[in-house]
Amino acid sequence: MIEQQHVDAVVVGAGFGGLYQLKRLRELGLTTRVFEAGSGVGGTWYWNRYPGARCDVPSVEYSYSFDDDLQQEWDWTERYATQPEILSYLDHVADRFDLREDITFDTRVTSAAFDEDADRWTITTDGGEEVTAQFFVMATGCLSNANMPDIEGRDSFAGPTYHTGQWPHEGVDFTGLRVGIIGTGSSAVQSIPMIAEQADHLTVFQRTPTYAVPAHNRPLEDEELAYVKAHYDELRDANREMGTAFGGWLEHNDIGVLEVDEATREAQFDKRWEEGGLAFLGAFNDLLLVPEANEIVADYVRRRIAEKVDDPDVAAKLMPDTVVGCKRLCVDTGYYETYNRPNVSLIDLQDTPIQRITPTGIDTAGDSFEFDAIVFATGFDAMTGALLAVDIEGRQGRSLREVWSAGPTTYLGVQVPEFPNLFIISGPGSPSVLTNMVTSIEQHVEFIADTIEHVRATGHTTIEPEPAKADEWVAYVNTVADFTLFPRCNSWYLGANVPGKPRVFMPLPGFPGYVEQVDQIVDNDYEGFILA
Ligand code: NA7
Repeated sequence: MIEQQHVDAVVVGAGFGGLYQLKRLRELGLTTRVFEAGSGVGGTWYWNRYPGARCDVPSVEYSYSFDDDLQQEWDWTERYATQPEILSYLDHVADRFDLREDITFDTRVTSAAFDEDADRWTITTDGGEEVTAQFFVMATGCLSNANMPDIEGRDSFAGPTYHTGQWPHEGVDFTGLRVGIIGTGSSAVQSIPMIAEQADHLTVFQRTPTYAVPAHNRPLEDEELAYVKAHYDELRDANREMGTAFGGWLEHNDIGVLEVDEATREAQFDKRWEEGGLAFLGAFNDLLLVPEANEIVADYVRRRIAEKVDDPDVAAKLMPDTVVGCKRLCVDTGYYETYNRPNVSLIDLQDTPIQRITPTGIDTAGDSFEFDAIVFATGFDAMTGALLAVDIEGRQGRSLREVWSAGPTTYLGVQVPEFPNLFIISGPGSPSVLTNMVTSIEQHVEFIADTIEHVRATGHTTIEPEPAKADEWVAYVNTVADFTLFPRCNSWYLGANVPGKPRVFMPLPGFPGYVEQVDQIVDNDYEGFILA
């Protein structure tokens, strides 16, 4: 017979979300177990170890704000932190707050079922352990379930294959190898220049060209770090006023590109291009709202690509004709320039689609390519993939997979009707991936902890949303998204990158508006929630 352990809360995942949630639940006096599939903490920063992996949000902003001593004692070394640096930060956080003793590593949660008689969740792991808990928090991340494309013959390749999101810990030496890489999203944009430096030859298979702005990464000066530390509260407050929850100290240009003359446009774009980073799209306030405005900035980036790439045919293939920012804008270091190297070639899959993977390489409609290694930079089953990887059953044995078969339904991106006491950190329907994830995670963790405290303090045992409120919330998310240009391309925000996935816009644009609504709902005595 399996021995059951009983705790107050189970948290799945030990990344930014799970670590902070554990800390907050402990502070409430809840006995808590965290299960983590990896052998260490870090979540996305534990798995994504591909060459060149780094954050596209400035490091001083992509960090916890909940403890001033923590932010004072940690010294970020570069404008954009590398994966190893972020991972060592999270290791430091785990040690500093003694979090490891409640985390079970190398263990995947496989199922969770709500027992309506006991008002508790029974959580089962792949290690055969069963734990019951009153509260169940999924801190599994938005981009953690690797998307391996279903290409004919995929497993027949005789050499090694790698997915950027599941990179070997010991690293990979591509020296002297013929390497093929599929995909040109953020992970590819970061890794292609690094792999090209090592490989004998690198062939990039591009299905959709990508927009990238220069990172202009650099070491952080001592004075600049000291200044941030002395004014951290102001920076965090300013960020919370931003739609994206970062960049609060940058100059805001509250005017539309369609309202200014050409010289003003060019000067503003040039300035932001030279500064680098995602703030480029903040150059004008209509770029992500009005198609004609977006076309102007798209044209600017295309001209920049043409300047960087020597061969006009290659440059033309690298130029997207889609909405800029509709897929997450990439931040690059030498991406386009890499195509000037003699050992790099670009295959446009729109001309010659991949037909199959063979034991020796990749066949397209136009050619056969031989490789020693293949890299899949093909992204993730985003936002819902990791949640649905666990077999979750709510009231009356209702399966989350079935309930969400036509797309995810949540209230505030945190709770699902008929799944009492289940909480999702940065779930579909919350700002999550459209923001600085750490800021969004902190807001969710604190809301979840406060809600649990409220449930207990008011003598209730469960909380779940009213079904009608969740339906209204999904409609609201789509209404807000439809004000923007986000839904106008085949992005993972819409689930469009995974064949067969329902096409529903999942994240909610606008951090401050979201927080205001959550706060109002709490003030209105948890309006839309059923406490029992
Ligand atoms: P992304 O941004 O989803 O990029 C995946 C890339 O892989 C993208 O270029 C896809 O082309 C391509 N892809 C996916 N499936 C295929 C198949 N079957 N054939 C050819 N090409 C394919 O994932 P990343 O890991 O780069 O970045 C994810 C996020 O991490 C990023 O936004 C940052 O927030 C950090 P497509 O565009 O779908 O045509």
